[in-house]
Amino acid sequence: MATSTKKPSGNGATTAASIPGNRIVTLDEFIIRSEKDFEYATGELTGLLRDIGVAAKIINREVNKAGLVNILGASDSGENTSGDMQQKLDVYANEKLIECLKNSGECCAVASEENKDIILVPQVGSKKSHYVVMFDPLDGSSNIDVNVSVGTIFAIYRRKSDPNGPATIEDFLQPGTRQVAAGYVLYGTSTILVYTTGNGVNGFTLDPSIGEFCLSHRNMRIPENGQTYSVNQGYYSKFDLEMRRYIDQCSDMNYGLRYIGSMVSDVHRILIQGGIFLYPSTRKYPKGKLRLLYECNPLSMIVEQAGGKAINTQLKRILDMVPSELHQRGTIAIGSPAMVDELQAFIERYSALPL
Ligand code: P6P
Repeated sequence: MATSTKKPSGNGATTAASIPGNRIVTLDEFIIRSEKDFEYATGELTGLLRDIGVAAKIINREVNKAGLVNILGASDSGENTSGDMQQKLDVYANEKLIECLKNSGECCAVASEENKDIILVPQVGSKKSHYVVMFDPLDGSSNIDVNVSVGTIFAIYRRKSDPNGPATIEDFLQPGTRQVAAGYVLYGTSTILVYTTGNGVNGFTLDPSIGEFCLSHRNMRIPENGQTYSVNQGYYSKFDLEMRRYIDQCSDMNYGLRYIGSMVSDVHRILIQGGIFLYPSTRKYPKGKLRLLYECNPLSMIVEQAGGKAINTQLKRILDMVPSELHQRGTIAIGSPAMVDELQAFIERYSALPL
């Protein structure tokens, strides 16, 4: 795992390709094998990825039986930092992620959509940790009560602050290009964990019979083009002209409209089948709705690593954005490179605003 800024000797594809295709490869085995791709690997990042895998299994257990226990519906704590109605499973998922990440002491702080400020992680023993983790514990949670897929999204950075002192907000306000790992867990018809450490993208499907995430999608590559666009068409009349023109073109080309309302689900479909996901500015969210640090950045790293593109509607590469606040929102267009390029051409041609 990338525990140094030194470029890896191999690549994620190398790791995946070097594993025989005729046997079960667990997430743990893959993570440990990949660690050998990097010199000076200390195992910290390996430990973090394994902690997230454990948290995902715990969250999956509750998501899968949410209809059976009193964990549906809005939590008593009301709204979260971003003003979204907090669902009980949001709170549960958030608590489990924080707990798992605290136990191992592999990170010095975490930040979550559900918490206003960063959460310092007490040092475990004499080990000084070099990483911070950001996450959206349960993205799309408004879909929980109607049994629609939801997901966990995470991003891991090396801390910038003095390792002898506490983590600071500057450890989190880094551009997406500084992510050392990013991933998501999709709790859908099956539960899949997809992640990258900057050397290709691999997916692991949870086998409930053995309680392990098993390698199922080796070295994932997004199709160059697609015939599906994913946007909340309900906001069409409120979109800027260039977005409406692009959406009209998608319709004229008979592209399929697929929109689940859960970004992880929509982006995962696009990663597999090709397509483009759009969340432009709307009247309610003039700067865009989705959070840069723990939604757009990690998903953009994954999609870029799989050969795709991710920009905002001012045509800036998402991963180059320098954040100014923890819960900052932004616009996004992410997916097959040919489709993102086509949208870019529309924006350049029709945008009334200086880009
Ligand atoms: P809208 C879920 O609340 C979320 O953050 C993303 O997962 C999803 O893509 C988006 O918001 C849906 O927003 O405005 O279309 O309901």
